Amino acid sequence: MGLLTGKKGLVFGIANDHSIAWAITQKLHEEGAEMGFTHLPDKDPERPRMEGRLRKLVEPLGAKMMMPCDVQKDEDLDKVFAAAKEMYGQLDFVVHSVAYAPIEDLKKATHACSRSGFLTSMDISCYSFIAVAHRAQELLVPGGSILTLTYLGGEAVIPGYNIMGVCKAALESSVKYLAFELGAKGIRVNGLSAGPLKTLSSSAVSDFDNMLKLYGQMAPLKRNVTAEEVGKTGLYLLSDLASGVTGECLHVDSGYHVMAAPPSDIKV
Ligand code: 0WD
Repeated sequence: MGLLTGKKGLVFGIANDHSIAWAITQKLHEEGAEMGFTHLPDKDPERPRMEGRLRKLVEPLGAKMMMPCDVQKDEDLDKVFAAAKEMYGQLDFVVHSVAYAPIEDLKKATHACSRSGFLTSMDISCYSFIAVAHRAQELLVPGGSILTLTYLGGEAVIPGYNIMGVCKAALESSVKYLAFELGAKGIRVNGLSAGPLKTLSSSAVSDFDNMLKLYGQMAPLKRNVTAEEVGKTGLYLLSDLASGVTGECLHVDSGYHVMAAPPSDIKV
């Protein structure tokens, strides 16, 4: 019997096979979870690329629910949770692995970010988590759990992460407030702060390859983390192994976050 045998959940944020949500999904599936998935709505219904990429990945896992969902739209979120209620009745977990900032705003200094870029970034990268949690708490069983993905740039300055760092700070604060509010129902809310991994969205962060090199030398483990390691920690946080953990943002970054100065042998 797996750690999640008989458990049911929803996963937001698989864009392709490099997505962190996919790494987590694989681990949840290995432990027996049944999952429904959402994807970004396709702009051209004649060429459903987002849906196609997701379908190829999750159909072999036996996924029964796959829906388009733009997290900026309340009606999309309502439809997803109504469908989940119909399909599963109750849920055991929800994974939120969604973030976005308009590239022109992400590339600018934080002080130069436009008002509309700020609002879009915050809406997709932070408010969507609150909106998901609000709907999820109706369906989650006591002992259920919600997980979001965050990054160290929300705690301290990472040059190039810019407006997304501000969004992650708000997201991490939301983890704490939601953990408090949903804790009375026995629902846990956590964040997983992943080290850099090559995905579609990280390719928008400037100097990403240098960041990978820096982590490889500066982190206590002297290497970058793998998607599989992030997946395993996602599994831990969503399973009963973490039954006493809530309001936490757990770093899976080879220990990089504990370093305040580079080691003397660093070459970047
Ligand atoms: O190094 C990294 N890759 C790290 C990522 C380190 C630490 C944290 N993270 C976080 C990201 O900030 C994000 O919160 O992990 C989460 C997942 O990111 P990812 O796996 O790196 O990126 P990706 O595979 O692109 O998934 C994010 C997805 C989007 O993909 P694209 O690239 O198509 O924008 O978020 C989804 C979309 O599938 N997304 C939305 N979903 C619904 N509605 C929306 C939206 N409006 N916008 C983006």
